[in-house]
Order: sequence, then structure tokens, then C-alpha cells
Amino acid sequence: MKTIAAMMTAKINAAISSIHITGSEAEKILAQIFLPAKKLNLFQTGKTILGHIRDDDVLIDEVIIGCENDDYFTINCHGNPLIVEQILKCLKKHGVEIVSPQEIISQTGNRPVAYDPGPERALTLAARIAITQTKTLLGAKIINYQLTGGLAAVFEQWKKQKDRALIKSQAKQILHNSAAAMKIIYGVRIVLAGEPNVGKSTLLNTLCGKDKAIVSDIPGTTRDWVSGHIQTPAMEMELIDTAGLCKSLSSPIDAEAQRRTRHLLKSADMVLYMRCKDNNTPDFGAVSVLEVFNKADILQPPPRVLAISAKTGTGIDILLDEIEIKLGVKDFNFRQPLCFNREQAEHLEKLI
Ligand SMILES: Nc1nc2c(ncn2[C@@H]2O[C@H](COP(=O)(O)OP(=O)(O)O)[C@@H](O)[C@H]2O)c(=O)[nH]1
Ligand SMILES: [Mg+2]
Repeated sequence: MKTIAAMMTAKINAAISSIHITGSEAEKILAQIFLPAKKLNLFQTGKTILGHIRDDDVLIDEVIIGCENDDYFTINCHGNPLIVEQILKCLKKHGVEIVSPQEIISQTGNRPVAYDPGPERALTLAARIAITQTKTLLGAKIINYQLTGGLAAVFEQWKKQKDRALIKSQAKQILHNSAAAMKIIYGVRIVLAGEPNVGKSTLLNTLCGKDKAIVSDIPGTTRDWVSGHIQTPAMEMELIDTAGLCKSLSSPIDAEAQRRTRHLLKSADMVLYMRCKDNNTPDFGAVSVLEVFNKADILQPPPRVLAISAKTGTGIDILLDEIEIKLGVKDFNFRQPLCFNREQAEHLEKLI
């Protein structure tokens, strides 16, 4: 097995960052770049060793090396992305291939793990990867539940189940509920759409709590799309403010802005269609649409519509609630069998 390493922690300034290295040459390479503080028996499984990483004779950082296995080590260095980068460069110089955390997890998952033998390993492995990617704590709960109850339990039942129709209907139900679970785990993209001047940029700014997009009463102010991330109780939403949809275009730049808006609309999990008058909502094809009437502080909304004021913030809490309801993530019960990645969902589709 070739020797690979990955940065396992985020690229931020923190107390500690962790690089994992594994492979047949891992120990040999570490011995070349690591100078222990005390001369001990080097690299005994289960031990941690304090020392320095050196690139030739230049000291990079004081680190603690954890010896997880004969061929698996963790380098726990100070949490500065510049230091991590230096260590990775040094490893690369010694022939180590730098890979993603997911890759190192799946590579090492191929060999026996003492506490997790048997076919459940695939699920455990997928969970380890997904847990590094989830955008919410609820997402982590969903993933972890699948290992004990959830998917693991259902697979056990299915192995003994003779009634194929029952398996099929259960699989369909799981697949259906998993759509919301995936949104909770990986987040959603919501595109703000509507005619110029309805308050799309104002809403983005209000939701993000920042002046991200330029607000003005001149129609066509927003041309390049602007995005922001916000967290609701269940999800992370990427909100995208777009150029207003309009039929009359005054310049090629406007035409390009419209083209980009239409492209973004296709990639959305949901369109938030904003308006300030009683017009019809355009057809957005298969994408789910939530309609909202804005400027309720100065205009009279038609009956039975979700009315807000992006400017004053009135109705914003209800709007966030409605978004969660529409996407099926509100008060989501994580204690149920759910797919937490695309591959699992594809397996279920095939099974059905
Ligand atoms: N009274 C009031 N004015 C708003 C509201 N939302 C936006 N506006 C105003 O409407 C104009 C257009 O807003 P903007 O966010 O740029 O609209 P966009 O073209 O859809 O992005 C600006 O003058 C905003 O201050 C609102 O809820 N109430
Ligand atoms: Mg705008």
C-alpha cells in the first residue's frame, strides 16, 4: 500500500490540527522528519511521542505523534494552516501522496477494524466519511443512528424477511424520508427569484445579517449573483440572490445576468419567489417553489399569502419555518432508517 497523508482538521487557526499518515513507508518517513524530545523506543502502537518535525535542518513545529497502528500515525501539530501546509509539503518531498480525509478513511477502512468486523463495515465507513461532511448536529445524529438502529437494523430484518413486497414498500418509505435527511446533512441551495425591485437583495441581507448585496430602487441593480449561508434549527441554507427576472432587456450584460439566473434556478433545492403585487408565479419546472409577498409594511398583501417585510424583518421567522416545512425537515425525527449518502439511495432504488 502506498503511503498517503491527509489533513483531517479544518483549514483554520485553532489550538491543534491533525494530519493522518498511513502506508508501508509511513514509519520510515516519519523517522526521517521527526526528532523525538526524548530518545525512546520510537513508534510503538498505542503510544504518543512529543518531538519536532524538521524539514532538512529547519524546524517546522513541535508536534505529538500518535501511533495508532504499525502503519497508521497521527501528527498533531499547532493549528495554523501555514504550519500544516509546511508539514504536508515536507511529507510530499519524502514521497507521500496527499489525499482527502475521505480517501484516507476509506483506504484504511478496507482492512480489519478490531471493534467492527463483518459486513456492517461498509456502513461504518460511510458514516465516518459523512460525519466529516454534515452541516448540522441533527445530521450527525441521523448518521450515527443508522449504525445502531436505523439502516443497520432494517438490513438485519430484511435478511430474514421472505415477503418481498414488504421489503419494497419499506425501501420506498426509507428513500422518501431520506430526501429530507440528505438536506439536513448536506444543506440546501435556495434561490431568491422575482421581478426587479421586489426586495430580493434586501431579504438576503436581512437573513444573513450583513450588507452582502447592493440594495437600491433602481431595477436591475443585482447582476452578479451574491450568496450567503444561514443556519436554521435543522439545516444550513445557501441563499442566492439573483438578477430579477424580466422580459425587457436593455443590454447584453442583462441578458447574461438572466441566463445565469435561469441556470441557478435549475440547481436549486427550492425557489423563493418574491413579489409585491398580485401577479402569477412563473413556472419553475420541477423545482419546489415557496411564494412570498414582500413589503407588507407598506403594501396590502392578498389574502392567504405568506407576507413579510424584508426591510423591517416582520414575518422572517415564519418564513424560515415555512421553508423547513416545505423541505420536509421541520421537527425531523432522526430515529428512523435513512440513507445518508447518494450511493445508499442508489442501492435502495435498485432494490426497489
Ligand atoms: N418598505 C419596504 N421597502 C423594501 C422592502 N424590501 C425592499 N424594499 C425596498 O425596495 C427597493 C428594492 O429592493 P432590492 O432589495 O434592491 O430589490 P431587488 O431588485 O429585488 O433585489 C429598495 O429601495 C428597498 O429598500 C420592504 O420589505 N419594505
Ligand atoms: Mg437585487
